[in-house]
Amino acid sequence: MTLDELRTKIDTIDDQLLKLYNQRMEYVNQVGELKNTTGAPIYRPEREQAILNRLKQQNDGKLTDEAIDALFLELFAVSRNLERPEAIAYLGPKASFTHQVAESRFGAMSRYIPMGSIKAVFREVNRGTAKFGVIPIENSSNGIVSDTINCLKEYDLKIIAEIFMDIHHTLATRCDSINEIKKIYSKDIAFDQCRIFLQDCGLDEVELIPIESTAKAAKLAMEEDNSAAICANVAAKLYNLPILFSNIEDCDNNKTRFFVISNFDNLISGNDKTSMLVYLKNRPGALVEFLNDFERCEVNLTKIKSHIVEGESIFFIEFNGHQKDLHIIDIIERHKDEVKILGSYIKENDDI
Ligand code: PRE
Repeated sequence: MTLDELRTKIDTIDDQLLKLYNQRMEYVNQVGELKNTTGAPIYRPEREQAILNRLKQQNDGKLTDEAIDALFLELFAVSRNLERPEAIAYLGPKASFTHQVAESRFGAMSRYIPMGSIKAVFREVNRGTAKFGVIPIENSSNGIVSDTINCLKEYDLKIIAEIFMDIHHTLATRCDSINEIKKIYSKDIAFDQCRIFLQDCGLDEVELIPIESTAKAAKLAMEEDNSAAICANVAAKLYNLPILFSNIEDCDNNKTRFFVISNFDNLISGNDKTSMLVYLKNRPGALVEFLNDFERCEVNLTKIKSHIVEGESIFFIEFNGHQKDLHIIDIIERHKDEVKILGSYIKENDDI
């Protein structure tokens, strides 16, 4: 076929797709009306997961699983916006890694509210200004984000999704060569994640200025001569800052895990993980007894981290399963005075 003939075929299919999309939206709109009369949550991750699983199973064309995710997650996001537009607060500023993660789940059409701190994200979701909040919980190199644990303890909000993202850093600058760089802006943990690169380039001798976000670093580096930023590609692009080196992180498996928080509980999906905070009495054997109880019920614990909040020692524990699974309800009931369930959500990965 000639290029023109191929394009005619594509046009015909696009016309059909448009019709089908609109037909889908008619039904989605009716779902929205039903939900809006009962106040039921619009976002139903377990339903979206079931659709994706079904489509991947029957797929025998050129689309990969990732392509199906990309196309349909955007479609779901458009659907949710039609049912009831809901705002998403995230740890900003614009073009931060958290912003990218939020967009990957809530699509291009949602209203996003950048916040200056993790606590501010929780506060806005708690107030109802935003229906969802997106915040980091841990990074493969830097561990747990304490602010997030503290806020999970303080606020009565639910984790409704986990999202993992590969974190790639970029050295961006208006300088033509490394030798002209006198200072570098970035977030403290981003400097930590690029130590070897900085040493190898002799950049560990220049002034490293930690600031609150890598996106702001890109902005500052654009404004100041002889400066550079370690930031995400999208941040460099947002501020028109030329990229000198990409993928400069020391560990090529640099991942961050994020939580989406909201004010409702997910239903069981069959592939769930649950996060909880555990406050144990300060006596010998308390932790072992608690863990044994989970072992007896064959619940697979996937994470246990101790954490100090205001002088009090607590554990951040995760397990495979949903808080409403039959074999789990009993254990939680037995330990209800020691446990704060933070949420059950679809398991994307075993661990970071
Ligand atoms: C739909 C949209 C949002 C939900 O997160 C799940 C699915 C969809 O587009 O298929 C429809 C819907 O609202 C629903 O099935 O509950």
